[in-house]
Amino acid sequence: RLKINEISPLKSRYEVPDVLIKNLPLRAQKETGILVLTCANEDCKLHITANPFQIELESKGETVLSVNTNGLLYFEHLQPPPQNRYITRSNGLKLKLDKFRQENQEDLGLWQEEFGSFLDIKANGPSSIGLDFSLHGCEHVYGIPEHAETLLLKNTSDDDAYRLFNLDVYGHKIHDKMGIYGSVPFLLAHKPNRTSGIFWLNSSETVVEINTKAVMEHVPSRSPPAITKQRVVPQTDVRWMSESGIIDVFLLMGPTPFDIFKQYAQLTGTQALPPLFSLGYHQCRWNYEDEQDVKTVDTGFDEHDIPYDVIWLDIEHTEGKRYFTWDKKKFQHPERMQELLKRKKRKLVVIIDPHIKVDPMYALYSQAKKKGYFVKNRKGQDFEGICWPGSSSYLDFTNPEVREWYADQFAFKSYKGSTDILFVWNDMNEPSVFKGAELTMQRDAVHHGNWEHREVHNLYGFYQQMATAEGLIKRSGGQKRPFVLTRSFFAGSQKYGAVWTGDNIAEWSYLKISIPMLLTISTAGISFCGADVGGFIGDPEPELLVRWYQAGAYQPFFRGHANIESKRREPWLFGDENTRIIREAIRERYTLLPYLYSLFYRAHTTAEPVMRPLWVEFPKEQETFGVEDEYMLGNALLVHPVIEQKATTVNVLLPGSDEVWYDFRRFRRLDYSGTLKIPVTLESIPVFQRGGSVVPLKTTVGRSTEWMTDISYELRVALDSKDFAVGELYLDDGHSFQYLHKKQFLHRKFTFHKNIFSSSCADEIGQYHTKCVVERVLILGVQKQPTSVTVSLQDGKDKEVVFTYDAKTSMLTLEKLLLNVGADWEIHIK
Ligand code: MIG
Repeated sequence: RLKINEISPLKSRYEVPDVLIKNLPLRAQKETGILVLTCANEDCKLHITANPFQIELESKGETVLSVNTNGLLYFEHLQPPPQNRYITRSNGLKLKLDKFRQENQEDLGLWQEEFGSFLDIKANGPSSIGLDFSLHGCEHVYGIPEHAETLLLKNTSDDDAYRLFNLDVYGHKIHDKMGIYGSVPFLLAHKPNRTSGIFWLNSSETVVEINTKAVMEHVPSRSPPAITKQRVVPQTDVRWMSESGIIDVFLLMGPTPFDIFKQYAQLTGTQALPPLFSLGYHQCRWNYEDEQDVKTVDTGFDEHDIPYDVIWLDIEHTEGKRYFTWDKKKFQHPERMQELLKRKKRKLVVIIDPHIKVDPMYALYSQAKKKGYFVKNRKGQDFEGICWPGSSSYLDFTNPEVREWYADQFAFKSYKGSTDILFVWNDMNEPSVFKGAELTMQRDAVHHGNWEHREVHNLYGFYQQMATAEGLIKRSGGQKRPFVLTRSFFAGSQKYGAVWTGDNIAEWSYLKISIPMLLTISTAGISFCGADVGGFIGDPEPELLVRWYQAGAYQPFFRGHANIESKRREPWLFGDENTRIIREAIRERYTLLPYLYSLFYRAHTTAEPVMRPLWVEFPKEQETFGVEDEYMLGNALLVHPVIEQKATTVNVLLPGSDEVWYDFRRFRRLDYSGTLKIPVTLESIPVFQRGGSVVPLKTTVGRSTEWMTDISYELRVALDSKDFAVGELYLDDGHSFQYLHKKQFLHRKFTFHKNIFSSSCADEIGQYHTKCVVERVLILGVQKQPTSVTVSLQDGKDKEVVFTYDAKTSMLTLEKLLLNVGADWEIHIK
């Protein structure tokens, strides 16, 4: 961690609070020459030079990263405003600075700036900061979401730096580096032998410039210096600039991609473990009109035999966009409606935005007003902007007291008509302010502690989601896991729930870009992410809708959503054939839930992203570094969604020269690595299982996740070239914190080794009783037909197993096993 601040600024400068999960000790060092620091546990050294200021990070004799190599460190010291500025002459006379310099500063916009018709008064004057970093040997850099851009970060030119500034951009453009809803100032750099990371902890507007180039490097040699060799190596220079705050930056050393994820999680926390229902399918639209509409849609799923877990209500469900209320005509009996859903073992999510209608009769408003809980304008009055309800004030979530009060609003007795199946969606929290500059709050608005909005801008949504999640936990007496979806986010938002990519468009190009967008968000620590299935704006043609469902079924957060102007889009409105294919995709999702939930457990405990770019799993395979049309779900499944219109084939890269791959649904072994042309129909979802893995599935589906608790498991075992495979299953009650407080969970490990397939405990601390059984085991890649298969249980008894062998696919199927999923057992194949 490198922190640079003024020694005695005129006024203290903003330091981002509440994002780091623990404080790293810092020491100030007074040094004028060169200082060398050595890390205790790794072979890693820091060379710090005072003048010119530079830092080199070296590992095993190799320079990995250097700081200020291009001398772009700058730090605008706070100054008194020009009109009050005097210079003190040696004779003690104070003189006002000459008028010319004063005006010049104003011209530059340093003390006030116009943007269209908006005026930003900068009470503290210019206060920007910046620093450059060089990543040696790297030409592949990733991260810094959120942009609708490629996975690999591009070189920037003068006017198109990557911008991190949370904005509400309806129907945002694609291939654009302007900021959209969320920001995570975390960048990853990768080369075959090392991944490193830069985390720039600053919540004001930030821009990042990237420049990859080739540099000459001296190759150390033992020959006389006259013939030192040189070679050309890539280098990426990254320059960060922020409007305000201090320089507070973390250099992450890896060396593996998974080390980077862990190191970043040690700073900002891991993904909250979602309640199981939230991994099911979500049905949303702006808007489901009334209680009858909700009922009809809910029944529609049963009539069409499509599983789903959650129905969503958008802003129209409220009384005039007053959040925490219900439209009295359309939602007369919200509790009864929820009771009906609850009986179906389903949930409700409602939208709660951060803007509060200016209306003295609205209790939430009048209370917040009285308590002084709104963001202020620079004159000290409550800030008022226009949003959905008309004139609105904005809760100041940066204030811990406001967050606590807000969290209390979710108590069942405060939030009339809410029940324990109601969960929350936070939208418009960039924050979105209609008629504001760039549709957001003016930067000179004032928050708790007298901080200007410009300092905290990118944190606003982070704090709202934090308060909402705390509210849901509180209302359950600390028992139940919350579910909160947010549009705006920052580093660390993973601790509070899920994010989605906002207002995309129902076009093929948006389906396509959703993959690199989600991969980028995932590698920046936020595993629980998704894009609106179908595309929010417009009307997808049926083929696009089908393809989007198929893609979404294999992505972490899976929600169909549509704009108020879009036609109705429930999965059964596009003819029998399309309904059938969408049903199949959603059912595949539900059979996959044991695997997905186990991946979320890993994201929660060890910070492994659920959805991962190929390079993360194949860090030495250069051809994977730029791949963004396919990805890994965990370490076992490679997914290549069909994202082209009328596709009849897809080109799938199956990476790794000694890997074995299997078609996940047809079991066929694909005997070569490299790029394969795979024929597809409208029904195909190209998914491949990696040899060496075991994927736990459910044998069938139910009407929602809660109906599936007792459904038996199937284990899909895919052997590698050494006839080995390993995998795991995580299991708990799916909704409470008992897994944490009482260690009520099962963590199982499945191993195939030397013709024995065994189930063992992966974590002795966890205890959870279940009657659920493993019913079926499919083993892919078994070379010859076995003569006998027996299972031995804990009690020492052996039992014959019914098996079938398919020579064509080399698949061995073991059926009617009925082995308790929590028990130890071994299956011997002879
Ligand atoms: O600008 O609440 O991204 O999902 O349906 C529209 C209405 C405001 C934007 C969200 C979208 C939501 C919509 N909201």
